[in-house]
Amino acid sequence: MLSSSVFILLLFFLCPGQPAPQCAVPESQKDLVTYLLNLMVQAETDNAQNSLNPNPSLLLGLRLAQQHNLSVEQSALTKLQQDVVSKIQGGLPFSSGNVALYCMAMQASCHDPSDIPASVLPGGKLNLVNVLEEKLVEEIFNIEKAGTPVTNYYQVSLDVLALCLMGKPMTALTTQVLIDAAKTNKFNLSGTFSVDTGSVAVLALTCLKQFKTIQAFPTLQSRIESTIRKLITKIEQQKQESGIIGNLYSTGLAAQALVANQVNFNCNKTIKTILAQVSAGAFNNPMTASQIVPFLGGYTYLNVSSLKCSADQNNLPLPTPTHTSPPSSSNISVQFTVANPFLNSSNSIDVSVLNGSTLLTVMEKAAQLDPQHFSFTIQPSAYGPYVTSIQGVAGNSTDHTYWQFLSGTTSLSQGVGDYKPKNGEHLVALFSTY
Ligand code: B12
Repeated sequence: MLSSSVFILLLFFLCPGQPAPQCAVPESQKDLVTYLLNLMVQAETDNAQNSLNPNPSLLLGLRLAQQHNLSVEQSALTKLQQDVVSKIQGGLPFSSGNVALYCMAMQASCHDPSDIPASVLPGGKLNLVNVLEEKLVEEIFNIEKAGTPVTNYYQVSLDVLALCLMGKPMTALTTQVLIDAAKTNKFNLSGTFSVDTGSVAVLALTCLKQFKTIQAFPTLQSRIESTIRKLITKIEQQKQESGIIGNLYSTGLAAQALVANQVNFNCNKTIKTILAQVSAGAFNNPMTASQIVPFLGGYTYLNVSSLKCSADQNNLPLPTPTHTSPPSSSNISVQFTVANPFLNSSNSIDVSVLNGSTLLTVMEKAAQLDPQHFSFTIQPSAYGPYVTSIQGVAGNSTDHTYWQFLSGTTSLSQGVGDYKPKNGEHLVALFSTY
């Protein structure tokens, strides 16, 4: 008679699409994962109802879960397929990382991204994997010409990961690009190691390592392995006592990188802290939910190519109505400073807003009171509003500048649409480089 742990291990090896068993959400807290999945389902439904672009990150997160709402996932897949065809047909902007996410979301839905129905295109089909290969060539060309990718190394890593998951043989050059970037600290953002970027790079390299064509080149294979080790050391250096790795929002990706490489870490502590934060509402932004859900379900992005869609059950319970607290009637006062070291300028203002307001509301109030110094523009994105300019000064990707947000001297880990300042807090918008 097999002992139960041996049986679970056997199951894991026999069913590669199944999650790793070692890290699990306690049965009594599974409703928190259900809550996150329902947030994502709701966001996909809202996108469809408001004719907004579908979001591949949400579908990818929904697929890498143990509970499913199959009709929402099916309609999100159809929307993604239609959207991708109109993007390609219309020559609309499509960053390499987004192409990679579309490919991964389709593959995780057991639909081949190299064979998308497209009656409006020549041949009646779209091969999105070819598009991704071209996008990655552009990224590499830019790295060689200008020293940086067209987008960023997070997206280059996503590109390599998605192509590898599609079984596309990588040229040695492509693999070397990630190895060189790791060696020369190119995964830094604003001067510090980006745990998110390093983690996706580890997942991409871990996928490459298992490739037969790569294994045929032992020197390349060993360079990949030493780069993975180097990046894992850096990720481990960002582990906090609480189990958080980097910050709250990089932890899901970092944990995937560690799990995929069988690195021992106190993952139950990490799960406990994350679940407490889910309860506190810290993952209410569906994009943040989509990046933590795979880890909580025991999956990594490497599972995308081996999911058994025919075994899926339509088993996601409907959301239980949550008690929403009545809007606060008390006010808080905060100080807001806009500082631009390049122009040697700094302006501050005291603003009073309702308790529970977001930083965006603080900024709107400041702009109303003193438009000359505090007016700003935003661009909607999947993560929420991204602040593009303040006082007419815009960040840009050529100079690698952006408006960074801080509380005192600590960089915020949420955007202005999510962050809720406390009474007496000093918030700063600082024109920075990355
Ligand atoms: C690269 C990156 C940046 C770059 C983006 C520019 C560039 N050309 O590369 C820079 C350094 C400018 C940046 C800035 C910020 N970022 Co950022 N960023 C990332 C990172 C590592 C990758 C994004 C990406 O390329 N995704 C893949 C592509 C395909 O998806 P995409 O939707 O097209 O990506 C675009 C948006 O994500 C946007 N973007 C990037 N960061 C943010 C943050 C917010 C709040 C919004 C609305 C949009 C946005 O820029 C991307 C490239 O165009 C993610 C990591 C992650 N886990 O997602 C963090 C991440 C999204 N960023 C984050 C944060 C907090 C910020 C800042 C608010 C930090 C700060 N204290 O100021 C600012 C935004 C401030 C503003 N002006 O509104 C958090 C968001 C968490 C959350 N709870 O919402 C993440 C998850 C990192 C983390 N672990 O904390 N970021």
